[in-house]
Amino acid sequence: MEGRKAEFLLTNQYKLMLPSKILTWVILFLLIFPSFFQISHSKLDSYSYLAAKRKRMSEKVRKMFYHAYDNYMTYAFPHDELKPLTKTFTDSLSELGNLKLEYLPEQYKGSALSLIESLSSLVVLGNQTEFEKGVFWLSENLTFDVDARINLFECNIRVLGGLVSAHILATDSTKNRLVQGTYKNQLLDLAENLGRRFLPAFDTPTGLPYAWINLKYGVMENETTETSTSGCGSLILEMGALSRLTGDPRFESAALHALRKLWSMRSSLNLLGTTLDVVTGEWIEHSSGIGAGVDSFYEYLLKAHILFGRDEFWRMFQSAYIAVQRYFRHGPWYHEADMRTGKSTYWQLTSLQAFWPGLQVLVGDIPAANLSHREFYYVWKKYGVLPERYLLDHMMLHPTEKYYPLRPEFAESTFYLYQATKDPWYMEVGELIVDSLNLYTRVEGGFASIRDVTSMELEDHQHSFFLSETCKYLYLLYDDSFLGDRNYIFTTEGHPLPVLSSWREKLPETYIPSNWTYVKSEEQVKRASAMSMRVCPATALECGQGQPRVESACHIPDSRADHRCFNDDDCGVDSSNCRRRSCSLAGYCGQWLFI
Ligand code: DMJ
Repeated sequence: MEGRKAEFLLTNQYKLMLPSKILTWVILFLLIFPSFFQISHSKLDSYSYLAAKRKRMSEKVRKMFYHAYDNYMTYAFPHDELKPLTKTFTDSLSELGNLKLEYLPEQYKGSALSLIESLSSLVVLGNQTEFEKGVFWLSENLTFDVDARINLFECNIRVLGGLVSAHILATDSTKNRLVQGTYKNQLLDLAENLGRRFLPAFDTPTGLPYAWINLKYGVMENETTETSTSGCGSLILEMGALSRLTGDPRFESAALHALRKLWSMRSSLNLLGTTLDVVTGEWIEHSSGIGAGVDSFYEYLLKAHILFGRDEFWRMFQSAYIAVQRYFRHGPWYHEADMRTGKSTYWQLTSLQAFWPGLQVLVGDIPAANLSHREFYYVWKKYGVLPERYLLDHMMLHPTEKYYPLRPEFAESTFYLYQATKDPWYMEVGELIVDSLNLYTRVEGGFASIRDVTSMELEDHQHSFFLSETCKYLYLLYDDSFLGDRNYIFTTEGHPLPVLSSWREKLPETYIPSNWTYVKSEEQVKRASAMSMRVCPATALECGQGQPRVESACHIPDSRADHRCFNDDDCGVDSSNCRRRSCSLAGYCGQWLFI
């Protein structure tokens, strides 16, 4: 009773004090801290500016996607890809991997490739209706019993990956993406049917698959025995997922066997070549880098580790990554080197290499990712898009590879870097990409590839990866609501696969609280991954001349001109996350994950 009385008195005392005293305090506060209101005001300005930008840009990208998709559906579907200049089609699945498309078989009428590739993007854009239409059209009409010689790698990443991912998205019980009871795993059945057609390709003395296989008749007589490292070393995500979903272990085991064989062929420097013979198991091209013919091999080692939680993949990736950083990297650039000697061979930047910073984000090496990404940004700015090949030693375009076929890699890395840093500068980069695509490649009938970046002459081809990757990554940069409640990895073709604990051998170490690492003192710095952290400090925006200006906190130049370091002290503190950077074994500054 006494207590309640005291409480009552206290409350009333404050009520009495309110008008005069509180007013005095408010006035005093206003006089002393006027800047407080300015700061919150400018912070509010930046938030609303960024929110408005996200909205505007996601809408812009959405329109781009539908311009490409609708034109495909009108002029090309159910054929494989759209020819946007002539508003016709090409049945290109049978010749993917060969940009010239010169051997198109007449009897093959396409597999609705661009629709398959669009399914997961439709989900990312939240268009359940069109997704559902696509799923049922494919369920009823798609067949792989066709006399078409296809590239195993391309068909795996585009068709198998597209179907498996769409099946998972269709059966996500928390989302109700399809009318209940209507979907009976038809996409999975199709994927399984396709997977079975892949299996004869692995029937070689080495277990390394042929690069080409006829969907109806299997491996053709006198088929070439030459394949690429990415061709036989990046099948594990799709084929592994197919095994997990169907319960048939043959797909995963074939892909794993090939991957292990390939890894066993590495040199003593832990380097691999670019092309090899699947029958003899001998290397054909000993020079390699991180671009064409090898790129997704590295990507799949890390992503397979994330998806399936096997240490074996991590060990392979870690050794491969160190070797890449040691023998291919020159500051922000990556050249090619001979796998046997580590000596540099070709000094070329290729458009495909632009995926690498995105991969580095997944490793947690944000500063190195940012550094390379910036170089790609400069080249993009110089030409308006990324040319296929750029000669680093001459700082000029490759004389014949001046094209830009709407590739996604630079947008992909921009998306990853933004996710990791929340640095608004990457949104600016995204805007540059979107504007260039609209300016140079958008035509009435869709989006056309660029034949020559010096003249911006166009080519009559809208590649299916424009729908599955380029538009998807650009959209996710501005609207990532799709990622809200799930962890996904994206296949090399941009198809999302959820990271499920039931698919993993064990949980990631970062999920176990006793493994978390903290910076304890200047002397006792633990090397940790930035992967689980949001690394950039709050957005810094300045309003100059009426225009909001985006300031980046993540761009730290290396202290030496050659970007090398000799010890940790050379590397200083990373301004993006206030962690000390360390000097890797390969002699470069970064945030190295136990490297
Ligand atoms: C896509 O098919 C995939 O990203 C592949 O890994 C590399 N090339 C294209 C896009 O450029």
